[in-house]
Amino acid sequence: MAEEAVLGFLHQNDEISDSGQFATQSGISHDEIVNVIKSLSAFHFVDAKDIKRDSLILTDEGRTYATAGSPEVQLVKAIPPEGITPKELENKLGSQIFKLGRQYAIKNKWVEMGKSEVTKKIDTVDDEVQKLLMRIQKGEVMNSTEDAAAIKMLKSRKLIASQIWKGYSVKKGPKYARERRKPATDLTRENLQRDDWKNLEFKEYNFEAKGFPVEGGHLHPLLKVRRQMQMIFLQMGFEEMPTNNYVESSFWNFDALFQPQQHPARDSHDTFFLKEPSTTKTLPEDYVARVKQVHESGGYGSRGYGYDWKREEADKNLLRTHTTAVSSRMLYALAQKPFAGQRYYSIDRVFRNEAVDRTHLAEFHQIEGLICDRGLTLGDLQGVLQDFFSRLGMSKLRFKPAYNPYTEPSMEIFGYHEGFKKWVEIGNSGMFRPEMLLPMGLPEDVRVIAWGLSLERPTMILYGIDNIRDLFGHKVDLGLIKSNPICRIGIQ
Ligand code: FB9
Repeated sequence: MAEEAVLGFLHQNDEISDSGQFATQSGISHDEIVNVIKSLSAFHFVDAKDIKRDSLILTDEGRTYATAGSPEVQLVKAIPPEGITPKELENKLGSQIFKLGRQYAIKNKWVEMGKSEVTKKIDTVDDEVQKLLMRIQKGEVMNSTEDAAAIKMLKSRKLIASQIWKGYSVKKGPKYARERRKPATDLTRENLQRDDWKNLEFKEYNFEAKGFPVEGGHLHPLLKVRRQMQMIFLQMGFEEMPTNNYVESSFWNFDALFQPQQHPARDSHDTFFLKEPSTTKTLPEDYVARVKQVHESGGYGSRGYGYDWKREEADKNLLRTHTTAVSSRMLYALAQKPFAGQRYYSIDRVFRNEAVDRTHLAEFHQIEGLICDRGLTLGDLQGVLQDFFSRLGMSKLRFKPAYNPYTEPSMEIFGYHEGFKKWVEIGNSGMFRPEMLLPMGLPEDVRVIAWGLSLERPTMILYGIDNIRDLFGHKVDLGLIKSNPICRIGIQ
C-alpha cells in the first residue's frame, strides 16, 4: 500500500518533498514509508535524499501526563472545595504525582498547602502543560518564541526530549514505473515457451553476493600448531615418542628422572595421584634397584640424595606431570639395545594440580625434544634450540641458568617477540643428569640434551588468544574454532 502511494504520488507529482508530511497526509506510518523508499531506491525506482530535522518527542513521564494531565492539575482537581488533609490527598494521587503536583501547584499559587489541610485558591485550572505535550505528541511544529519557553520548561521537567528526525525527499528514479513488477530472478523454460521473456524485468545479478558458507570440519588451533611443531621436528630428523598413556607410575615420572621422593612437586598439591589403580604393576626390578641406589647413596660420581628411598612411593600411579616421563621410558629402552644416537620428540597432555588462571589450566600440552648421542655439549643444546625456534619465527634467543631436578646444567629459554617488542619465556631445557642416564645402562660418554615448552602458549600468541579458557576446555569459544585463520607461519 505504501509502495502504491509513493509510486502513485510521483506519477502525478515531481517530488515528495518531505516523507514525514507525506506519511501524515497519506495516513501511513512514516516507518512504512521509509522502508518502501529505501527498497524502491535500491532498485532505482526512485532517487531519495536524506532530510534531517531536530524534533521533539515525549518522554515516558511526558506521555503519561499527556493523557492523565499534569501532576499539578491532577492535584488541584483532587482537592474538594472544603479542602483535604495532605495525607488523604497523597493517598488519592500517589506519592510521585502528589510530590510533583504540590511543587508546581504551590509555584503557580494554585493551592494553600497547610500542615494539616490543603485548600485550593482557584476553582478551575487550564492544563497548559498537558496541551503542550499533546501538541508535541501530534508532531505539531512548535517554533514560536512562547513555544520556545514552553519547550525549555518541558525539557527541564524531563517531559520531552530532542530527537533527530530523519526522513527523505524523493524523486522518480531511472527505473521509475507506475507500479513495480517483481523482477525475474531466473529465465525459465516457461518464459521461453510463453515467449514472455522479452518484456520481463530481470533482477540485476549481484556478483558480490557471498555464497552459502560451506559448512565443514574445523581444526582446533591447538591441533594446527601441533601439526606445525610436528613438521618442524620431523624436518629436523626427530621421531615421535608414544605418549598414549596419561596414567604413569611415580617411578617413570619422577624416580627415573632422579627427582627425590620428598620433592614438593611429588605431593598431591602439584600432582594428581590415582585412587584406582593406585599402584603400578610392573617395573624392571634390576633397574629399580639401581635407581634406589643412586637416590640413596649415589654412584657414577654422584653422592646421591642420602635419603631412605621407598619402593611404595615409586609405585604410586598418577596423571603424568610432564612428557619427560615418556622420555625416561624411551631412554631406558634405548639403553637396553646396542647404543645408537636418537632424536625423539613428544607433544601430548600433561596434568598439574595448579591454580587455574588466564594462562594456566590443570592440564596443558607439553612439547619436548631430546637428542641422545655421544659427547653432546651445552653448545649443541643451544644450537639445536636456535634451529628449532628460528623455524618458529623466533631467531633471537637468550638463555638464563635454571634448575630442574633431572637436568644439570639447565636453562630457561627466552625469545625476542618482534610483535610485542619484548622478550618472552619460550621454554626450559637442560642436559639430563648422569644419575638419570647411567642407571639406565647408557654408555658413559652418551649425553642427552633436551628442552620443553607448552603448545598452548605459542597457540595463544599465534592466534592472539588472551585467555587460555577460550582456547581449551568446556568454556572453549567455538566461534574462534570456526573462524580462526587457516594457519599462522612464524610468530611475527
Ligand atoms: O611454552 C612456554 N612459553 C612459550 C613457548 C612458545 C612460544 O611461542 C613459540 C615460539 C612459538 C611462546 C611462549 N613456556 C613453557 C614458558 C612459559 O609460558 C611458562 O610460564 C609456562 N610453561 C609451562 C609450565 O608451566 C608450569 C610453559 C610450560 C613448560 C615449561 C617447561 C617445560 C615444558 C613446558 C619443560 C621442560 C624440559 C626441561 C628440560 C628437559 C626436558 C624438558
